[in-house]
Amino acid sequence: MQRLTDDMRRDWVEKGYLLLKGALTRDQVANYLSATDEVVAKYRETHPEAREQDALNIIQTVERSPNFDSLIDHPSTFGVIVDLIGPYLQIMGTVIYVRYPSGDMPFGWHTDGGASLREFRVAPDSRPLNFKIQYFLTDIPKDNRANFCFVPGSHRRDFPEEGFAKEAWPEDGVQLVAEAGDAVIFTYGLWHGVAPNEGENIRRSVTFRYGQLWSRPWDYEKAPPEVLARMTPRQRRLMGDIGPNSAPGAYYAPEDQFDIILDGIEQPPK
Ligand SMILES: O=C(O)CCC(=O)C(=O)O
Repeated sequence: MQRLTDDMRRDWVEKGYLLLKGALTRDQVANYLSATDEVVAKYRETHPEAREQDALNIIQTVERSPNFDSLIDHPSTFGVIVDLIGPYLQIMGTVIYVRYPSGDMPFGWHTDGGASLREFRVAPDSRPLNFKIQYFLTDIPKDNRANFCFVPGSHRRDFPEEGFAKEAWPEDGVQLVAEAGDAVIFTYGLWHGVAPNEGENIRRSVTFRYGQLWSRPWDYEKAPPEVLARMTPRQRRLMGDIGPNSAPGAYYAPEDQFDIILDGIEQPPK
């Protein structure tokens, strides 16, 4: 089992990401890719509103197919994951990414967890609060093939308050060239986005987000419906009901969060 080396730890602290080359074998990639395509086909059947060319982020991967179970603690990555985050860990969310050919960036520059989480910049020797590992299931042979983009070391800097204009490119931003089977672990504060896909292939990957056991999962763990049914909207929100928008972003920034939580209460100081 691959474990975290001193060099990897130094890279993690300084750059905010780790590239694990060849984390999955070719056979494993083929199996996960075929499971991904099945999930996507089923998703399209049940979501006819999803337009053919739109990038997809399909959450709750493990619930949709048992074929991803082995990624929860995959032998070639789990040692590194545990060494980084410690033994009190959990899966906080899983997402299949599908990036179709398009001249636009499907996702602009951002950090994970929105404006709130990126303000928590833990000390370099601290355990991370959470991070994602992204397994690439298709080759990304050169720039502008829906590459995962990031700014090495940006997790140690303030993300610009006004964000980045569409297609704007931060200084020192790079595009990751990767082979199917490679994986990248990146911390929530790393500035990242997705390059346009000027090729002909559909880029597919799957992401698992790990977090400390004390923090709230993304995909599950809310009070049962019969408990929620008797509550006020604020109580339901506090008990984990984020409303009908189940996209990953809605877990940390539901659009109606201020209305629901601050109903009748003055906004707290920042
Ligand atoms: O690489 C991708 O397609 C998406 C990466 C990303 O923006 C994310 O995981 O938040």
